[in-house]
Amino acid sequence: MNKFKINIILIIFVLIFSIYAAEIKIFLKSSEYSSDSQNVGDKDTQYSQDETETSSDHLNKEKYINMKWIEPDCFIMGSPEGEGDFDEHPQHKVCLKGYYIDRYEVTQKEYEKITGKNPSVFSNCPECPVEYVSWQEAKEYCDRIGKRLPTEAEWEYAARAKSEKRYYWGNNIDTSYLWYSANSNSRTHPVGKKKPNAFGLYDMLGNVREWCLDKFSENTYRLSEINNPVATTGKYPVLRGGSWLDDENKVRCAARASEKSKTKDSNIGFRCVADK
Ligand SMILES: [Ca+2]
Repeated sequence: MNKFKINIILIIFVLIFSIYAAEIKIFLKSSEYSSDSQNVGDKDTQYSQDETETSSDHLNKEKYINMKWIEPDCFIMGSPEGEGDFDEHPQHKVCLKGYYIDRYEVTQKEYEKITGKNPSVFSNCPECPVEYVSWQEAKEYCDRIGKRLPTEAEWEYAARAKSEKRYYWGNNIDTSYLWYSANSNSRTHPVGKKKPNAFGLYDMLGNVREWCLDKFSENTYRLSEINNPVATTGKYPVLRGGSWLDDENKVRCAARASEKSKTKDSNIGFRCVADK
């Protein structure tokens, strides 16, 4: 074979190889494109699914922001013999259906958004708990956003977060968990700055006392139902958790208090619960 023939064969071989390589490149590009198209399609699907979400679904999602779902359970409510005040006895079994509860006390910002008012004494602190609200006003706020005040049993179960100790962290005061008389500098503080309990709830003890749905009686626990109790026969509504103003005895999980339903004070606020 002469040199000329060899060159012709080489050129033909290179040409065939080039055409083949170009075809592979086109094929790979088109695969890439179709895979991109698939991604776009997925996004579109996701978007159209979002589009089908109704406005009430959206409102429901917003409703449960910053709320914690509490599973149905039973617990021992009140204080053991030899501990706490008369009204915390007898210790008794209570069983609760599940409910959502606010992780934080209702803030001034949240209250003002719904009611257009900020009645707080320690105002100009949007993230501080709203205070100086009567029981009726607290109840109305929760009602307006499709929620309600917690029953006293729901409040204590949520505060304890399965602890049977005086406080949800143990039997001795620990200032990393709460604002009370010894560390509050005589005022409220922005919610959620201290450690939460085991359910992820903040300021259940201290900062502001929290209105509950029940009416207070010293004998409530002697007459209590086991399932989802709510006392309606007492005179004044219950307050729980103690506040920036209270000493270590009043910020215990089992400590109970009450005020006239019209009472407003700079250490009284609330949080809401919601049913599923
Ligand atoms: Ca509190």
